[in-house]
This record gives sequence, C-alpha cells and structure tokens, in this order.
Amino acid sequence: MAHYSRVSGTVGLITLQNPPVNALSAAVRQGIVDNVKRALSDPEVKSVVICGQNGVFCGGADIKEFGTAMTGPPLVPMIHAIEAANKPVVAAIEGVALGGGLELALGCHYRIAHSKAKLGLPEVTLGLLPAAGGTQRLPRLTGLPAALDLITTGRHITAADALKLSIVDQLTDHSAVDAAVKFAKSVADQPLDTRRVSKQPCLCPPDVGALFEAAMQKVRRSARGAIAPVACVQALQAAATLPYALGMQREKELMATLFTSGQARALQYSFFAQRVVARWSMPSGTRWDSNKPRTIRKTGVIGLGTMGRGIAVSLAQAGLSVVAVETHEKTLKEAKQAISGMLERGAKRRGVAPVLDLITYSQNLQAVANVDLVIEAVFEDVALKEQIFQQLSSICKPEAFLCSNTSSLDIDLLASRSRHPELVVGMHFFAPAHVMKLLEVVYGSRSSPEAVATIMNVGKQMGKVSVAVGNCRGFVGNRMLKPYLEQGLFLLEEGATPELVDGALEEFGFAMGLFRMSDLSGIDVGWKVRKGEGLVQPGTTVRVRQGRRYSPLADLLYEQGRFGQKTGRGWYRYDNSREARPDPWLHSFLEGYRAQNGMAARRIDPQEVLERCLYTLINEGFRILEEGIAAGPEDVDVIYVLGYGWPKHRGGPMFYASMVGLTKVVERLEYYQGVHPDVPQLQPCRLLRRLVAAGSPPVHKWRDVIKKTHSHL
Ligand code: 3H9
Repeated sequence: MAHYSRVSGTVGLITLQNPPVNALSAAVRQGIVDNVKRALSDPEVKSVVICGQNGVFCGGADIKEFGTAMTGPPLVPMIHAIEAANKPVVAAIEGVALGGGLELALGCHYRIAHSKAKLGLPEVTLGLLPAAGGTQRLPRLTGLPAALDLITTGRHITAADALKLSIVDQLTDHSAVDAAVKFAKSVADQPLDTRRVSKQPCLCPPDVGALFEAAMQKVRRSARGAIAPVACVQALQAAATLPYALGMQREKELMATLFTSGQARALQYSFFAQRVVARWSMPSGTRWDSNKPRTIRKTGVIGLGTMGRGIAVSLAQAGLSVVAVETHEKTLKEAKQAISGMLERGAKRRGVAPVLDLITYSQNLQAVANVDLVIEAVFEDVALKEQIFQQLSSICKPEAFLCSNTSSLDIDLLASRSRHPELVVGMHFFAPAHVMKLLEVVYGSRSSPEAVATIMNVGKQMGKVSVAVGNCRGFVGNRMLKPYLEQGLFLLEEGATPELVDGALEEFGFAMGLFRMSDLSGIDVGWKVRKGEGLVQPGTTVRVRQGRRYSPLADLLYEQGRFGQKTGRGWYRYDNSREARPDPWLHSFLEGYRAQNGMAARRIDPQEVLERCLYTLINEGFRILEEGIAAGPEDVDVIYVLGYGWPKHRGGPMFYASMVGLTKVVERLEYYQGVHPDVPQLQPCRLLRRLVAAGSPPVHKWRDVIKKTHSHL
C-alpha cells in the first residue's frame, strides 16, 4: 500500500506502507502508480516526495512474490512514469534503499538521504540483477567502474559514500522526509531535463574494453560458477555500448534467464533460511523469543589464542565490555598487540573510532568474577576445559552464563562441572572469529531456554547468524565434515590424487577442495581429534578400526611432520607461499602405500568424487535432522554456506539434495554401499528414505516429515 497526503501546501507526499521494509509488493506498486497519477493531475501540487513509513525507504522488490504468479503493475513502467513526470519527484531515503527500492529512487529527479541510510543493489546476492533499470541508470550517475563494483558485489554503501558517487544529492542528520519536502518546494519550478537519469549519457572511461575484460575475469574467478555476477557485467556492457532503450531490453533478457534459474532459487532460499534459523525453537517446542534473553553488558574471554582474540574483538565491536584473560605472559603480550591491531583496522574500515578501552586484560581467572557471560576459548583439550569450568563455576557470580568455544566436545560434560549446568551453552565460532558470520549455539540437555535465548541474542549483537544446535560430537558442521573427509581419503587409496579430488570439489563451487582445506587448517588438528577418539595407531596401516573402514593416510603424513601449510608440506607443497603445488613426493608415497596394502589404483571420475564426498555429507545431515540435533534443513544449510564454504548458489547440502532429487541420492548411496559395504556412512538413513517414501516433498515441507519421524521414535 501507499498513503497519500498533501503537505506544506503544494507537495504531494507518497508514503510506502508495507512493514517491515516496505518491499514493493503488488499492492505497494499499485499504490505508487495511483498516487503518482493523483499528484501529477492535482493542480495544487507542484512537486512530489516519495518516502517509506517507519523510517525505512524501501527494501526492494518483494522477494516473497518471486516464484508466484505476479500480479499488479510492473516496476519498470512505474519508474519510467515517475521519471517522465513534469513535476519534480524527490526520494526521501531513510533506513535503506535497496534493490528495487534504490531503482525507484534513481527514477526520481532528486534523492535526499539521511546520513545513517544504507543504499545498494544487492540483487546479485539473490541470483538476480537490478532489472528495474538499475544496471542502466546507476552507471549514468556514478560512472562504470563504481557501478560495476556495486552491482557485481551487491554490497551496501553508506549515505556519505552514495553522496560521493552522486547517487544522492543531499544528506541530512534530521528527518529526510522534512528535508525532502523543503527541497521539493525549492525546486518546484526548475526544469527537469538534466534530472532524468536515463536521458544522460553513460559515463565511460576511454579504455572501456579493457575495463570489461578485467571485470569479467574478476567475476568469473570469484563467482565460482555463479551466473548472476556474469550477467551483471553483461548488462553493464549493454549500458556502455547501447542506447538506453536497447540497454533496458538487454537487462530484461538477462533477468529472464536468471529469474527462473536454480541458482536464484537457491540464493533466495538461503536468504529466507538465514531468517528462519533466528526463529529457533528447542526440541520441547519452546520458542526462544518467548523466553526473554537477559541483557548482557560485561563479558569475559578465557584464553587469547587465535580464537579468543577474534572473539574478544567481536564482542568489543558489538559494544560489550570484555575482560580478556590469558595466563601465559608472552601470549598475553602478543594478544594485546594483535587485538588492538584488529580493532584499529576494523574501525578504520567502518569509519568509526576504535573501541580499545572496552577491553581490559588480566593473567588471573579471578578477573571475570563480575561478568555476565564468560566464553572459554582455551586449547581443545577436554580435561583442561573441564578444569576451567569447575574454576569458573566458583569464581563467577551464580547467574553468569558459562560458554565454551569448543568445536566438538561434549557440552553436557562441561556443564556437569558447573554448579549451574542450566547456564552452560556452547558457542562454536569459526576462524577468524571476528570475520566469520556463523555461530553454532550448542544447547546441552540441561541448558535453560533463557540461557540459549540470551546466547542467540548475544550472537545477533555480534553480527553473527546464530544457529541453535543440539549436543553431539562435532555438533552439525564438523560432524557432517567427517564422512566427507573420510571419502576423500578412501578415494586417494583407490587411485585418486589430492588434485583430482580438490579439482572436482572446486569445480562444484567450493572455495577450497578438502585436501587444500585440510592443509590450511592443519593435518595435526585432525590427528589430535582422531587420537582423542582412540582411532590413531602409530606405525601401522591397519585399515579397519572400530569395526569399519579406516584410512590411516592422514596419520602417516602427520607422522612425517607434514602438517600442511604451516610446515610447507602436507597434501601439497608450499614453497614459501600459500599456493598449493602438486607434490611428486606425495604421489609416490600414495603409490607405495597402495602397493604395500595390495590396492590397485583405478581411474576415478570427478563425478564419483562429487557423489561420494557430497552424498555421505548429505546423508549425515539427514541423520542430524532425524536425531533432532538441527531443527530443520535450513539450519544445516546456513551452517554449511556460512561456515564451510559450500557454494552459496547451491543453497546448502540439504537444498542441493532436494534439487538433485532425493531418490537419486538414495540410489547412488545404495550403489556405493554395495561396492563399499564396510563404510556404514554410505547407508541411506531412515529419514532420507522416509522423505522419498513421502514423495520427496519440497525442502520447506521437510519439517512436517521430521516431526512425524520424531513422534514415531
Ligand atoms: C529486487 O529488488 C529486484 C529488482 O531489482 C527488480 C525486479 C524486476 N522482500 O533481514 P531482516 C523481510 S530483489 C520481502 O530480518 P534487518 C525478511 O524476510 C530485492 N521480504 O531485517 C524478514 O521477514 P521475517 C533486493 C523482505 O533489519 C523481515 O523483512 N533487495 C525483503 O536485519 C525483516 O528482515 C534485497 O535484497 C524483501 N525485499 O535487515 C534486500 N527484505 O520477519 C533484502 C526483507 O518474516 N533485505 N524482508 O523473517 C535485506 O537485506 C534486509 O532484510 C534489510 C533489513 C537490510 C532490508
């Protein structure tokens, strides 16, 4: 809807009304069309202002309408009619002007923005392009290089940057609507020819061919198979080389291809999935928002290694005070320097003052006696963590929340060391903790809903997407990773090379294949985890352990001191650089290993790599859903996209399984299980079979089947 009023005598004020972000639904578009007509035909009205209610201009097209039979007036002619108006139309931008919202503003003759507003064309992040003239009008205002940057990345910019780029004409620290009304009156009689952006030439640098070649190379490299960024460059190429009307035609054609693509569906699913996970509920059905989070002001971080430093920075940047404790003097000194550097760089990037004084340092655990929440981030050693929880339980005030940044350990065990197990929750951050958006919030069997609600809220304050998950070894992300990594090792035993496996996974869209990832995170790290599980048997190559197939290949590399990037050798070699190079030593090591174990190398197809690695990971995801460790497929997918480099345009493992077809996933798992009966992870899990039996419903209907599965257990 849109509300109309006449203000200040001669200004027609159109207010978009569609909470919470005034998305351009059919009703809003109809409201704009009707009210623009009304204002233009009213002789008393000399100029028009368009704004949004509740301090938000517009969040763009209504994404919920995509994929439905769209009704109501289309955006493009609506915006053209505004631009063609014979009375000045001014956009009053508060809150956000994103996507179609910014395109609407670009069709207006003037734009006045509040200094705190954010602007951008984020369509590419939804697998689309700005198809309401955004690709044609923006470069006419900003020039091509800036338009290429904004449209291919979809990043939001500040109002100050928008002013510098000529996207807006004026900023205000007060009401943008009041400023726009005043401005609209002042320009009521001004000619409009130079204000119609589509009539302006596209601002091209002299070497435009080279600019596009470089831009195309850049997006192809970083898009990893995503089609929307490429289409964005093509649309901008049309803006640079074709007259406006033909450029619009090209924009429309490119959008038509993207609009119905699987990638757009995946990315839009991802957008909503990130919001669904915030509405988490515990298995008992208790919604977290009905259990009010407690306000947290003072926090503590124990252990200032890489993770602890990132967590302290992230807490301080969220405005929380932090007591940072590190018992080793040398580490503490280094951490202080590192944390100050991170805070200063972060502040510079965001154009704010660094919050160095929010962090105080101590070598003594007693320093956290007065905090509301402690995050323990010491080395991943269960005995050490148990001891710290016991100490914290007597040092901290009784109502303090005690959290552990463990990546796999038992939260119930840690809780059992505290006098208040209901206040113990896992906070699994991802490295680097001040950059990565994901936080797994792990509730134990005794964690109270209030504790989980509070930690979910703290995660949100820290700018994280928090996903509540149940307690099991490795939680969701690392638990699913295990069968995936194992398949990689089995494939090496059977004849593959790290390059072949990684090549297939990177072609699929992962930023890094599993062996490059293992070299980066450290082969020693995985070895310690397996040792803790009692799987390591130094000096032997026994290939069945704990009753199932086991590959000791990674253990053998560990025994050779090949820990990955940090030692310059791992699955690859790194000659004083981060670049992974194939290593002839590794190839002959694999040949020797196969010969020693009587294994003949066979030719392995990239398709087999994908099916075995991805389908076992997906199968584990279904087990996690079946056990209620994750509430729904969205939770699993958000974790994988934000924490594990799963290609965004493929939605996440569970969404991908639904696109491949659950029947096919089951069939291929059964096939591989027939070939490898000693690998239980290849056995399709019960929920997966149940979903197939239920006719493979779309992913948003899986929760119903999961609920039924739980009620049968
Ligand atoms: C487009 O414009 C295409 C055009 O170029 C051309 C077409 C021809 N539609 O994120 P929040 C909902 S494509 C529908 O939690 P925040 C959201 O689902 C669009 N719903 O709040 C959530 O609902 P719920 C380009 C939308 O304050 C609620 O609003 N635009 C839309 O953290 C609150 O959202 C974009 O890509 C929408 N457009 O952040 C902008 N936007 O309460 C997408 C939000 O049921 N939106 N919702 O969970 C955003 O980036 C953020 O939502 C925003 C607010 C920054 C606006």
